[in-house]
Amino acid sequence: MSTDIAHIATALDQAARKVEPVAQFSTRSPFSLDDAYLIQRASMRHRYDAGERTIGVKLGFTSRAKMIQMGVDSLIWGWLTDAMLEEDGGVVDLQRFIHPRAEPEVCFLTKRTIDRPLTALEAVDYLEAVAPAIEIIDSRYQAFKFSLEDVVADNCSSAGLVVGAWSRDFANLANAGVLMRINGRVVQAGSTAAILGHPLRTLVQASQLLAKAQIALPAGSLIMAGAATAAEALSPGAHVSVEIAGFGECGFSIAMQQREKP
Ligand code: OOG
Ligand code: MG
Repeated sequence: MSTDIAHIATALDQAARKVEPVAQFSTRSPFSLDDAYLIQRASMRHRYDAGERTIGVKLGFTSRAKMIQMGVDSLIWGWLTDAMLEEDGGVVDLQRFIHPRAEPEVCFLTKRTIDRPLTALEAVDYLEAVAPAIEIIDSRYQAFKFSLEDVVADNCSSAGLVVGAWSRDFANLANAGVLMRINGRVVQAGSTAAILGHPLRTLVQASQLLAKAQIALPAGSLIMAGAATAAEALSPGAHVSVEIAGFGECGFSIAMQQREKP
């Protein structure tokens, strides 16, 4: 299996770099979820070798809306790197993505190292701030289709993120309205309550998953809680924004497509 792990990790890294999708791996030769995380780790090593550094982690499939959209039913996690971070209010170029989608998220900033499983009561003590955010996901698989193992191996489709202004209003996170707009029109509407019943629960889940993987997450890390609604496909020239009631909004514009060189 170790040669398969290295092989799949390299293929996924290359797919992202070349902006060319690959066929799913698990359909041809099934692998376990544990192996999927080993592939994810091996694939991330290619990025670190290329100079990227970790800025935090993301959770996936923390809402029913996302599980239903993608046909999977378990919570997953992956890595965020500095190369994925886009400026709030900035312009995003789609050229480096295969078939990007945007989804509304809540982003946490940690203030203490997370190195053991936390209880729900402890979660806030480990947080510096919270902000509205947008995740840009981009599956490296053809047609954006995958099994749970495939998507974990592919670092959970992580590709980009935009984070809005920070606040410390954790008390009002339980049931805040979530709106995602494209060109000013609401395309997704939901509530932060869709995220595991309460977004702070994602801290408990993240701490358990990190402990299982024997990873300590340093203070100053980002934790993306997972989308509250389904994701939307992105196209050149569009403006995307996410508003979380009481927490403000963040957004980005998408560059117009550059002409193919003759
Ligand atoms: C996998 C990533 C899921 C979320 O917020 O649920 C995710 C995908 O949908 O491609 O980021
Ligand atoms: Mg997400």
